[in-house]
Amino acid sequence: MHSSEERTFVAIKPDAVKRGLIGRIIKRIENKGYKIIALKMLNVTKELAEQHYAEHLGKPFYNRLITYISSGPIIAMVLQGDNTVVGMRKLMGSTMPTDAEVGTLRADFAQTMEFNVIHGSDSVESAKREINLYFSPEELCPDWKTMLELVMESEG
Ligand code: D4T
Repeated sequence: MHSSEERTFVAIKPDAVKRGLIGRIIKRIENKGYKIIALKMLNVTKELAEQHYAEHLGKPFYNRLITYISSGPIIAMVLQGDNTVVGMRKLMGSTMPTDAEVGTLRADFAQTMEFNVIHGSDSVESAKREINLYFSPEELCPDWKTMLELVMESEG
């Protein structure tokens, strides 16, 4: 797949939903020009949380992480665009909000690592795994064009 069609999985975490940040976070994603090809609100069950964060099993923060991610609905999304995995991580900023660059989502909207408002896949492989975990293939809608794609197409 061409890198302009790279996909990543993003989740607006329960704290951000409760704080009324859904619109502001999605606005930043749309500002960047990433194509949203799937989006839904769901409650993460304990089982799904354990699958998502399997790599952290046994770490000191694991139990709190599972409790937190299943503490209320999340907004799950699949984004498509040019190098979306790395680009989205940049837009999010460092895991620790105090290390995140000002202007990133975590620097601007979060104070602690535990409640850091957003998740984004850390590699193309993780993205594939996470997209499959949260979405069935028929829930993806990749067959539409952004304004940028339409303009580029018309200019040849
Ligand atoms: P996620 O996966 O939520 O996008 O976060 P990151 O990819 O940026 O960071 P991560 O996988 O290392 O951590 C997953 C999740 O656990 C929380 N966490 C992490 C925590 O509460 N304490 C810690 O010490 C660490 C390392 C924050 C994000």
